[in-house]
Amino acid sequence: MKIKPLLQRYQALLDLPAHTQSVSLLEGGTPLLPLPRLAQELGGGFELYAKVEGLNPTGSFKDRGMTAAVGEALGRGAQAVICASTGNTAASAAAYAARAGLRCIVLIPQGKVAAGKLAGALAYGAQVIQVSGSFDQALELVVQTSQRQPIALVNSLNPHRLQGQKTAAFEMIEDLGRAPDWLCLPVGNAGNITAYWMGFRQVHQLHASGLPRLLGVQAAGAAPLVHGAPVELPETVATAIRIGKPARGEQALQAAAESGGRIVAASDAEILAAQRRLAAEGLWVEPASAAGLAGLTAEIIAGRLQPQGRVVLVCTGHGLKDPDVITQALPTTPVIPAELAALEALLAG
Ligand code: AN7
Repeated sequence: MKIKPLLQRYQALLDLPAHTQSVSLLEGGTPLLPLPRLAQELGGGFELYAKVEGLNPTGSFKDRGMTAAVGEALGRGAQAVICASTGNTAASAAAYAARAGLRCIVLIPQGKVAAGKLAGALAYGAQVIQVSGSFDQALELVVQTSQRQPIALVNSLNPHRLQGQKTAAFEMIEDLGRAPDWLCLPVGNAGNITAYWMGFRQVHQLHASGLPRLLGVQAAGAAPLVHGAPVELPETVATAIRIGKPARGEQALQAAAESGGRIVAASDAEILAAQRRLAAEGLWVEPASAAGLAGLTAEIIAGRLQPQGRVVLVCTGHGLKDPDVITQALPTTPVIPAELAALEALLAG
């Protein structure tokens, strides 16, 4: 099989400037994994799938948008790119900037970025700067810097990011033959939910492929779109979505409402339970990426949602991004001497 760069695959459907260059790590084309056992457990009567976005080149969905944003920046002659990030955007920007031969600067909230993401950004050679403040404050800083200096902003405020990210909706329609009935996904800075809605609407206008209802899920400690006001000090185990003032919050609310869906909050306990549930299907995702299932489960239990047809969970990032959340929560693993008797005694338990 020959995999094409994502932007080349969907060129006709993407609104990108002509100067955009190809900067690709062969992103996209991620599997839509059926989860029949989990669907039964949730009451049955519908098909459940996970869009496994953790299988992108840097382990998250951000790569779909970054191939476009970095390619555009390169084509317009930028020398450097900058972003604020809870981690995945940083790793992705760093990788695509490396591919393009551009300098990459990332600002992250101090001490609040998962190990696999920070390591990624460093491995790809980005200049990583910690800010003693929140993601929202870091974003404010990079927006101002990009206005004063010739450095391209590659956060999802950059419209080219959304062009790339909407391709996930195209792939889903290809795999299912039409749009799913519900799309459940985490919401942080709200770029992804906005991009999905854009993609689904676009194909629906061309091919009457249907529209999903959107269930956007924020972490309860970082749920400005549920409370209707910014959260000054967001806190959640799902550090990827530890965001108090989503840049595309209005668009996300509008997309959810237009779709006949909504944005809800899930507690950290619900998110971690959903993470374990997905892992029990062989799908290890980072905590934020389990938010879609956490929200869906809570809505079903509360009787507010009765799934029918096809439901897709967008699993945005790989579990390997955040190993600490697992190892810290687990009991310590036993140590035995290298002797068969010791092993058999332990297994007999
Ligand atoms: C795994 O990397 O904001 O609602 O700076 O890493 O489009 O922000 C990450 C967000 C969901 C939320 N799942 O997406 C960043 C950053 C994972 C993420 C989201 C993020 P948006």
